[in-house]
Amino acid sequence: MALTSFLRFLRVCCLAGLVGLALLAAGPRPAAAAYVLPPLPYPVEALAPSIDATTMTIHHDRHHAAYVANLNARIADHPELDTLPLEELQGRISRYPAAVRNNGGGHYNHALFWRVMAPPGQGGTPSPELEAAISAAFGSPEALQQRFAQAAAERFGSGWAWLILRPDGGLAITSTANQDNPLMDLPGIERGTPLLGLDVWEHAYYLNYQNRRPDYIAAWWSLVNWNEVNRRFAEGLKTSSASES
Ligand code: MN3
Repeated sequence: MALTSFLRFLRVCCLAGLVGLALLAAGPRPAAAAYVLPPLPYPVEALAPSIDATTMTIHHDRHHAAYVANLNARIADHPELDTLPLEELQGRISRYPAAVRNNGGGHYNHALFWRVMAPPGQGGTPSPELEAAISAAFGSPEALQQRFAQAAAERFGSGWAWLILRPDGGLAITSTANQDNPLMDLPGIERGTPLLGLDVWEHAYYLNYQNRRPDYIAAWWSLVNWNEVNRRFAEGLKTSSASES
């Protein structure tokens, strides 16, 4: 009895395997979407009142989603993008046309942006190591905030403000135009590991702040997810000391 049911079990397994093989052989699998829109790590209303739920919804579900879809649409012309990690793409972006630069940058920047924000009161504080680096580079946390806000306010048109870990291990504040970022191998970009990035495109704040970009920048500072910035800083130091040795 046990043997017959075992044999029946085996037969079912074989059939299932054959069906699976037949399905695999039926044709090429549909083009996979290599790049994927990450979900927001918190509810859309979690960053209010600094950033309202409608802005978050449109920004993530339409703007970021469009960068991902437009980047995936370029895979037909650049098949290697199918398996190229998003971060590695940034470092070789000079080899690609503007559509890959804009949408690849847009995808990377926004994926980072959602992570370096946290609901009010949940972002933690700079680690002792990061605090020491901030003091060395800017004098004080207040000076960092002031310099960062200035870079964000002075970026003409659309772009981003950044706190980066430079290749020499120090910190710097930079800004980039459009969807460029500090990882890109492009002339005119001060390169480093992005620790913190602020989107100053109008789509990031216009519903709530209209033309008052400085008010958005000031309110945004209370959303900084220092836990994530600390993690990126520690990770970046590890990577840069690994490449030195
Ligand atoms: Mn944006």
